[in-house]
Amino acid sequence: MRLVLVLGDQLSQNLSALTKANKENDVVVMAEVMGEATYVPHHPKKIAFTFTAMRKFAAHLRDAGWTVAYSYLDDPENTGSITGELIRRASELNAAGVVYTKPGEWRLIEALGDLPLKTHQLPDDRFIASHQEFDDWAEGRKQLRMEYFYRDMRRKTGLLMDGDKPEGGKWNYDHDNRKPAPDQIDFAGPMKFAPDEEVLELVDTRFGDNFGDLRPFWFATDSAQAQEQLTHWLHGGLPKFGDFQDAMLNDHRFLYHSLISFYLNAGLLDPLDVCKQAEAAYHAGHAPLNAVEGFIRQIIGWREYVRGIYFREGPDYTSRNALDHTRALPAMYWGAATKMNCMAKAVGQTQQEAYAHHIQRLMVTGNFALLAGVDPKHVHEWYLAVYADAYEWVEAPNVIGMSQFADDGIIASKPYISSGNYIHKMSDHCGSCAYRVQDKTGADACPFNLLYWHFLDRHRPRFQGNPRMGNMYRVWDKMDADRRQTVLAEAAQFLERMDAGEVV
Ligand code: FAD
Ligand code: DLZ
Ligand code: SF4
Repeated sequence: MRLVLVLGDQLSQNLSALTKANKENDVVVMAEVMGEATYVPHHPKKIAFTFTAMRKFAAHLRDAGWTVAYSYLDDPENTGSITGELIRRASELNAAGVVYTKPGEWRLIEALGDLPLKTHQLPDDRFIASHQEFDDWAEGRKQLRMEYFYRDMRRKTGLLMDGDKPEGGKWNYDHDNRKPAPDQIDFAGPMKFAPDEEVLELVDTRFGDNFGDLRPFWFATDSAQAQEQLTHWLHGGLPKFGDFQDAMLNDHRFLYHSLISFYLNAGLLDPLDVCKQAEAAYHAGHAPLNAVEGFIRQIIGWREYVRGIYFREGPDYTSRNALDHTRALPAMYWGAATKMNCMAKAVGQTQQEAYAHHIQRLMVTGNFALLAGVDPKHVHEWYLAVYADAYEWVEAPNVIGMSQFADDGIIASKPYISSGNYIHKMSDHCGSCAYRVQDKTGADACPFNLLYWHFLDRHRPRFQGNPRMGNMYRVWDKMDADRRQTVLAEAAQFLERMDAGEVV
């Protein structure tokens, strides 16, 4: 008899540990443990989502004939860690060893590797590319650009392929996407499901002080509900997904986004199956090619690519700090007041929903942290804690690599920085902000405008030779010297006031 470990983000019937185990003899171990619930101060919605989905999955396994040893958080014998629970169950049940699917975080991979039990780790094959395939693709390349990897994934899956050519003649339709914010949104947003009140009570009691609102809790917590959300979105959201993928609106937090990352990452939806459903919507004439290609690219392109990077780069990836940034994470990230409307909106929505869409994460909270020079480790820990879809394999490359340039350009060929102009173009935030996006200096100047030049100036030796940034430096150099001095002095004063705890 062996133990079969199923972690909180491994809730898939086709999990390798389950398909390789034996229902008659083996015992599935699932455990709610303080170690996993506190390694960062997770948003209460994320904890409630994980525990509810774990409990439902355990019930589902029992119905399917498995024996499940499930540890509730409040069990008096609960040892508080995944490894502790495996050791306890192994001794209780006299198990010969443990079978498990490779976890999505180095932290846990290392802990399981050190278990004083016989263990057998299986690959996590719920992805399109294996580690070997990614490494074969990456080997010998000077730059690991997602676009080329993505094309290989299109060829491998056959998604949106016309023989060996891309559907419609182009691989990437981003040119047709990224329109500014529309006046009206004609999609109601995600489906809302009833919570498990018992789990909410538990989370409220134990984690009620964590950053984030537990209620209202509306996430799907099993695969049937997750599929309902996907179907709902394929009909109402997908057709305009591409057009307004990068837009932000004060009064519409979800726009045309799918809100399925929680479900994909926990194992409630299968990525290839999701993409096939989107492709079918295109072939049935329900959604245009730019939308469907854009969506499929996020999943078989970006999602697979960042996973490849995380495992290829190794456990030290989250400690990288190529730009030597050392500032503490400003209090506004934990809900303290700010006069910057875009920041208040992105953080406020994160606090309420444990969700923000890609451009809010990249071009508002990520952009500000990068411009302000915040220590990327603090930024990484914040993102890992506050989003319900965050596990290190997907969060760290997006934060350390794409957003903070802390990996020295493995993922991004230049830092994702922008002044207030970009936010103004893509959102309606600036109209109701205390700062003026048009002002480049002065008491009301948008802080993104000041910090943008401050960033470029302080990192000049590193970036002035970057061909994609030459234009930025040329514009800076053309400004007269007095004005440049004013911008830098005002940016430094802004940072000083922020560090001193002033509301900025
Ligand atoms: P949609 O916009 O509808 O996109 C569809 C799907 O594509 C998503 O569900 C997701 O599975 C996938 N996807 C899109 N972009 C990415 C990407 N860059 N990397 C991986 N998958 C992607 N995504 C996470 O799943 N977990 C994270 O912890 C996470 N942290 C991020 C941190 C930063 C700084 C940034 C810039 C991005 C991060 N992302 C993360 C990627 C992206 O923001 C989310 O996947 C997306 O916002 C989820 O919302 P959605 O399901 O509505 O996505
Ligand atoms: C996120 C999370 C939380 C909050 N709690 C648990 C838990 O109690 N038990 C568990 O098995 N998994 C939990 N998870 C998900 C794990 O943290 C996740 O499996 C690892 O971080 C690897 O990706
Ligand atoms: Fe954000 Fe600047 Fe616009 Fe205010 S003016 S919302 S700080 S970009």
